[in-house]
Amino acid sequence: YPQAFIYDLDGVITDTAEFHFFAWKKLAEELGIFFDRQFNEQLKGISRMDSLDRILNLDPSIPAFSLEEKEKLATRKNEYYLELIEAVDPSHILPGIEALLIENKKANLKVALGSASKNAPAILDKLGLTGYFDYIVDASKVKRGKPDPETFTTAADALGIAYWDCIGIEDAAAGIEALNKAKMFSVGVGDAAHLPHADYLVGNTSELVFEKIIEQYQK
Ligand code: B16
Ligand code: MG
Repeated sequence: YPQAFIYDLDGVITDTAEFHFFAWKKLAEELGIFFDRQFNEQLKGISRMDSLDRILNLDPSIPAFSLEEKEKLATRKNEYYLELIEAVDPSHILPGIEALLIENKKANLKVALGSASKNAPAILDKLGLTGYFDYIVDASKVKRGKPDPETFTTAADALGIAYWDCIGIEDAAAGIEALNKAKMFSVGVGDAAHLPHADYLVGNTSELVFEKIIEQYQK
């Protein structure tokens, strides 16, 4: 039987991907870089600085920025993002998530967050979900972001639980890869084209049913 559930934040608990998209798009446009929704898919689960590097690489005519300049650009993007998430409240919890958290607690399982976002604790608070979490891993706690397994292994280590006793839920390919490398059971939310390596795949969060996940884990 599993001992812990580890949740990704953006795309699993709430859909902040849309806010990240608008914030990056605004910055990219100011720099004269074309940026669309399809490209945004590649930024899911990727850290703020790595995302900026990928955006700057989109346009070969963009001059090389110093680290200091890049930090300023990343901070500017985050300011746009913070403005957009101002309105986040419990109505922004994705379908099925709070029910699953309640089932986790009923079954006496540990619950952790494994997010690449520096804003993760603040967003959990706005959603009113902080009380369900035994441990929160955000970008400040890890050196190597997803697809490195460190985000998830840090959570399991803090809870004192073996990696193979953990179930992780992710919407990003980089996150599924991180879970698989950690030897955790990976549950993907999305389609098979984006997440071909998930151990168990559901189309959206309302299909995240506790008994079904346990059944798949035990197979
Ligand atoms: P921040 P997750 C990730 O969250 C997002 O998917 C990714 O698009 C974002 O760049 C990253 O957090 C960093 O976020 O700028 O707030 O530190 O999916 O790992 O919960
Ligand atoms: Mg995500």
